[in-house]
Amino acid sequence: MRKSNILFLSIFSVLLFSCHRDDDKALYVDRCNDGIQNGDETGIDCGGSCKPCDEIDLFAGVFKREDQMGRPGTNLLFNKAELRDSLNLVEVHQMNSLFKEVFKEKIMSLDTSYTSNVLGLDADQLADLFSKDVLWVSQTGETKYYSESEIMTGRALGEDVMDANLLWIFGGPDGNKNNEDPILISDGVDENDAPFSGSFPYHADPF
Ligand SMILES: [Ca+2]
Ligand SMILES: [Ca+2]
Repeated sequence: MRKSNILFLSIFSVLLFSCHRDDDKALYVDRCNDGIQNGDETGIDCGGSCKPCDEIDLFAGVFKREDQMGRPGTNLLFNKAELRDSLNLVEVHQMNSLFKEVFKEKIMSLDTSYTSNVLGLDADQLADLFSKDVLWVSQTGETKYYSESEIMTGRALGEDVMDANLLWIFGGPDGNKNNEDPILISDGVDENDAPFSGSFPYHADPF
């Protein structure tokens, strides 16, 4: 091949390559600045192959807490009705000092002959436990709210946590107290009426 032909082909290849790269770049810049969510963007002109979305925008404004929960049913079962909103508003580290005696009084009003439960906790100890309303999670072993082998190592969505709470309040030391008509150690509902999703956020359909 003549030298002039080789030179021409080389220049042509470089021009082709350059044009191709410029086109890609132009497409990328346009999509990430067109004011609409398209391509692999997770927000308008951000996320995916564009710049990261600004997460601060998602949490802009002033938030006011209206509810909080560690162990399911705590506020409903152990607190006085007129103090439920108050429990939702206190900081977790304040709960024990402010609500332990309230919870203890409630336990004794629900079962006036309460002595201890299947966990071996008297009213003072049960109130102390639930007035620190955080959900313990074991870093090892099985996640269980209550079973024969595990006690409060977490909470799986399918577990009947309300029955466990009722058992601890009404079941007495052997778990059979108040197990007659009316049965107080169960709410009579064994499971959710719709299956939980297998992926995040794992909630069930409403119906
Ligand atoms: Ca866009
Ligand atoms: Ca139940």
